[in-house]
Amino acid sequence: MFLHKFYCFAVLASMVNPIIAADGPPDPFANPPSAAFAGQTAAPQASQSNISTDLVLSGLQGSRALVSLPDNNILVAEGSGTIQVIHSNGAITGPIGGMPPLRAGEGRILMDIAADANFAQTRRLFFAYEAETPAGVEQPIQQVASGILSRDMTRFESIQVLGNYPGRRLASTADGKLFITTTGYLEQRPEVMDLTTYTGKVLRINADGSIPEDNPYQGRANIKPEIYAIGHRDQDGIIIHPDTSELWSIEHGPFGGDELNVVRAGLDYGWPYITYGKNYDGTEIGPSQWDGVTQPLYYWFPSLAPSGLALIQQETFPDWQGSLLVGSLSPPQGRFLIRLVMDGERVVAEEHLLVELDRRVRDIAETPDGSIYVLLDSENNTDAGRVFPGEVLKLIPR
Ligand SMILES: [Ca+2]
Repeated sequence: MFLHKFYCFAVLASMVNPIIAADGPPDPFANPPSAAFAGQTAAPQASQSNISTDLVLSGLQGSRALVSLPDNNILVAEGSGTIQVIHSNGAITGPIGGMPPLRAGEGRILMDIAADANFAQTRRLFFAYEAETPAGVEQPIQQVASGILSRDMTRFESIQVLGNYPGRRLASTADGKLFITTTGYLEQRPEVMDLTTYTGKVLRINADGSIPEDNPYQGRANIKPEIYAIGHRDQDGIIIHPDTSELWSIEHGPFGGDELNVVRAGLDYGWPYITYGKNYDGTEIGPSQWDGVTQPLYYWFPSLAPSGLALIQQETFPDWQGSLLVGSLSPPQGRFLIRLVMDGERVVAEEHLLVELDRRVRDIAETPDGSIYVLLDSENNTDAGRVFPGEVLKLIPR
């Protein structure tokens, strides 16, 4: 019944869609959406922080993820599948051997890595990646696996494939669950609300690959039992909030409509019917609010392509404790580091940092002793004069 409402709406929307000016393409910045509540977008500017940076590691290609470990070491993952270690004393080692069965070749093969929330006891890491395929199979096989990092940090051991999941980002919880986000772009529209697909969802499994009995759709017919929440486009940064143990995420909108969400069991987050985003030509996709659809805590319009998410817990930088740090990848609206000043679930101020670097910020991590590392993406666009290696910077208070 509920889903029917959306399909009906989609048909309606496609009939009344969109008003295109006769004298040219529509202005994509015209008619920005109206927020559902005060403070849901365009928060006031925070007072400017004084920071500088140290270059810690360079020469990366296809930067993907930074992972903070309990001993203050940092893992750095590239899309090719290489994982290096930045030790707390500044030494760099790697790449770590014994990776899961990644496919050979070019492009983004390793999507994400995440440390077990109980890493100090388990030394377990989780991987989302494209696997090598049997001869004759052309479609990539996307998998999530776990492995145990050797004490000397040179090898992963006891690799266990947990399932064929199209994982984008991973997050582990102290009670032994693993969250997996998946993507669901506009051309996959019918699949995103379809509970028989993994498209555009948050999935939740146990660390051993079994399925939690308390997942919200368990027991219903014709569903994927791993599904935890629906209606997502592309959540490219997720964390477990240390105060609430809930899943927080940032999500790429299309043209506008990037979101910050708390993802709760069994809720619908709206995409691709309810969104603050528009099509890339500025035409409407759908309304931004609808009964029964969860509103984002915060959204950006136009898009700045948020990637990576970290909650700052230490006090290395004045007033940063409790802030969220988010990367941004998208010219012209953003190639910088975003700090969101939080009051509970409300964004009360926003600060843009490292703007002068003009680099794509892919991920962020804070160590338990309060060092903050930022992962910059590589770029290979010679036409635009933008050729950079991926790099890791350490933020320094100034
Ligand atoms: Ca949404």
